[in-house]
Amino acid sequence: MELGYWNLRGLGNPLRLALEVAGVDYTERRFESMEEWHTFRDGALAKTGVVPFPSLPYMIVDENTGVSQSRVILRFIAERHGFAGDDEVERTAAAMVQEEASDLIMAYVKVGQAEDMEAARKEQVEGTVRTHMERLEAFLADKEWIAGGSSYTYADLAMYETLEWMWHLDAELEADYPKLRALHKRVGELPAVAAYVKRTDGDKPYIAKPFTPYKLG
Ligand SMILES: N[C@@H](CCC(=O)N[C@@H](CS)C(=O)NCC(=O)O)C(=O)O
Repeated sequence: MELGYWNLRGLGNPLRLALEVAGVDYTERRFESMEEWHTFRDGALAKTGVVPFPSLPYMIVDENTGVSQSRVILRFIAERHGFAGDDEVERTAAAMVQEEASDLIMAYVKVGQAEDMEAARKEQVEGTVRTHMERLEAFLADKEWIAGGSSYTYADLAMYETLEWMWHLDAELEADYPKLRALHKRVGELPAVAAYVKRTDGDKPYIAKPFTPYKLG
């Protein structure tokens, strides 16, 4: 198993967390520049012939199978290792939450791309971010795991990552959504997640060039 992504958290970190939780052997290829990625993409990766839509992140599963599109990769890992939800209702809840988490990440990216980052931060936090956070807090309610099953799903991992980004955007968001904060704590206490976070020391930054002129996180 090989996971390829930039040397930052970006869209790659939920996948790293999922691989850790799944306990599989994997290697990482972390790219530092567009030139390095393009050389690899058009050379060694193309030669494998298994990634039909090459982008970052990508994952080579074996000599016949490759996956790209970050959210698809996350679901692929979860389905293979039994944390994609146990029934249709749970699987659908997980998929919805994954998309909500992704919308929040995009709000963060927009801030990083804005000329006036502080104005954009305020606009995003008071608009998109709080709207999504309130709905997610209500959806989580008193459930232990956000998709509603007896065990965590990939949606909990996506939320864990997204909440760290949101708190970095505005520290007040942490106190204002106590159920989500408790969920973040539960995920962070999963032994594989705790060990990974300790080993990588947070793995910053969240995003950087070329997606934003700034290093964020
Ligand atoms: N929809 C894609 C977006 C992928 C994407 O935009 N990847 C960025 C990094 S976050 C990239 O640099 N891709 C390299 C490329 O497309 O060549 C996904 O979710 O994986």
